[in-house]
Parts: sequence; C-alpha cells; structure tokens
Amino acid sequence: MKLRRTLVGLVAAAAALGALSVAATAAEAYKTEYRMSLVLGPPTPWGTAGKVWSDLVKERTQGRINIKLYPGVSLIQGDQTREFSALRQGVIDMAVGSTINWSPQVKELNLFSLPFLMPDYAAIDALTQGEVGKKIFQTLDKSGVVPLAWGENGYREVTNSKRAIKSPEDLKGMKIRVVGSPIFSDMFTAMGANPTQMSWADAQPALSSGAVDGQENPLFLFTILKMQNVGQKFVTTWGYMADPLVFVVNKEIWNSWTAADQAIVRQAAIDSGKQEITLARKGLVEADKPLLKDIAAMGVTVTQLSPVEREAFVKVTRPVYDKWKNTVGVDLVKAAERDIAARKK
Ligand code: X2X
Repeated sequence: MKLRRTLVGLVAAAAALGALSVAATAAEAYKTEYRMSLVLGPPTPWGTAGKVWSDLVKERTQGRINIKLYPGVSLIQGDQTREFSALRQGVIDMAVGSTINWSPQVKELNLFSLPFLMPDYAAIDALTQGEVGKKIFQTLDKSGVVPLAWGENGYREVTNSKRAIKSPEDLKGMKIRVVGSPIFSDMFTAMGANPTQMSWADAQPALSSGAVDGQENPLFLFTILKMQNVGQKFVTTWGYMADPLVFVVNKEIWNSWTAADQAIVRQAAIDSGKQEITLARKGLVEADKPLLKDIAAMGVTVTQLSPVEREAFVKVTRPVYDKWKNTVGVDLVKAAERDIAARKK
C-alpha cells in the first residue's frame, strides 16, 4: 500500500515535471531573433513594408518577437528564386516576397504575371482582396508557409538605353534583363526582344556595364536608384503586369508562437501591407502622375502608350497568356478574369 502510494506520487511528480518541461520548451522555442528576407530594402516601399512589419511586431509583443531584416535576399546569396524553398526549409523565418520570385515553386502565382491581365489598380485589388486572393493564400498554406497579408511591388514599366519603345518593333533585338521566372522570357521573346534572366543583384552591374540594354521594374526603383545614371534614358509606361507582395512566416516558427502572438504578427502584417500599398502607388494614382514628371525632369524620355499602341503589345503577348493560363490553372484564371470584369473602378 505504502509502495503503491509512493509510486502514484512519483508518477504524479513525473507528470508535473513533464508538464513543466513542455512549458519550458514552448517558452524557449522563441528565438532571440527572427530572420526576415526581402529583395529590396528600405527606402523602397517593399523594404519599408518589412521595416514597418518588424517594428510593429516588436512594439506590440513588447520585444518577445525581434526581427532582423535581410534585404538583397542575403540569406540565400541574392538568389531570389530560391527564397520560397528556403522559407519552407527554415533557412528564412519570414519574408515579404514578390509573387514573381516564388512562382517557380508555386505555379498559381504566375497569375499576376499574365500579360495585360490587370489593367488598373482596381483590378489588382479585385484579385488580392477577393476570392482569388483567398484561393492563393490556401495554395500558399498547402505549399508550406503561413500567408498573412498582401502588399505590392507595383506595375513593372520597361526602361532602356537605346530608344523610346512605342511598339513591339522598337524592342526588336534589345537585350532586356528579366527576372528568373520563365513566363518573362516567353513574354519578351514574343515581343521580339532578347531577354536575359538574372537576379536583381546581377542586374545592377549588368545595367551599369551596358551588358543589357534595359530592364523592367516599378518606377519608384528608377528614382531611388537614379537609373538614368546607368544609361536608362527611356521609360515606357505600358502597365503590362504588377507583382503583389505577400507577407509570410515559416510554419514551424508560426506554430512555436502563442495564439496571442500569432494574432499580433498577423495584424501587424495587415497594417503594414495597407500602408505599403499606398506608398507603392504614390505619384502614380494622382491624375497628373507626379512620379512620371519627376522622371522626365531627370532628362529621361517618358512614353505613355495610347490605347491603340498598347493593344499591339497585348496582341503579340496573347499566345503567352494562353499558354500560361494552363500552367496557372484555367479555373483560377477564369475566376480572375470574371472578378476583374466586375470590379468597381
Ligand atoms: O528582381 C526584380 O526585378 C525585383 C526586385 O522586382 C523582384 O524581386 C521581383
């Protein structure tokens, strides 16, 4: 009897110890610092998104969650198309990433790269803030990361050192740096250019040395980097595609946090994303588009395509759209087309 009581006591004590050590592990599971990956750092809108997210999280968790920013995708040596795999593997704890860079692993993300799918900002919002956005978040979740909020890199306008681009003929033979996502090579080949895939880290020296004639990126990057100084004298606003950004956390990291901290991290991502989208559109949503004026004032020729001129680009890239529609998923593309047609302008 006495022995039995002792045994029961021992079991209870062991259970209590076990519970304690589980609690201790949960607390210890918080890292002293989390690693956030970004391609573009501050002061770009993208980099600001990462900074605001990390600042809000630190403040609202009273320092329980500390995040360090790694711009230039430095955790993966600048190789931005590896970012999604690295996130899944835990080499990266969290990221604000472009749909373009993750699209080699998550084929649905090529939706946003379909040429001329999204004619205006209302069309982007119709996708990211609607059912399509929810579906894509489900896909990302199944692919092994926790998606929290949307941001925006922006409409990618083409710039070059040779001539004003008004028609696909003007692009003939031009060496254009494109991101390492195959749909971009297809599009630029269809337009008659000579696309070269490279990371953003490699693109900058290639532009400086003249190894490539041009590139495409949101225009805030043009002014921040003063691209006219690396020979980029011509800008054409064609609005052929825009890449949203997605705020995500690695699954294991997410699961190591308390529900209250998860809610804080999620809300901070949503708040930062909203602010960042406004920042990314600044100078481009106002009627007189001050950002284009700033660029022209730097001695750059800014060409805004007329609807007819734009149509020629739509036409030559249509076979690429049709081909990639199957890769993205016909149902998802149809849903996107429907939501864009029904958007509030
Ligand atoms: O590489 C680019 O062009 C950039 C910075 O826009 C992306 O990461 C998609």
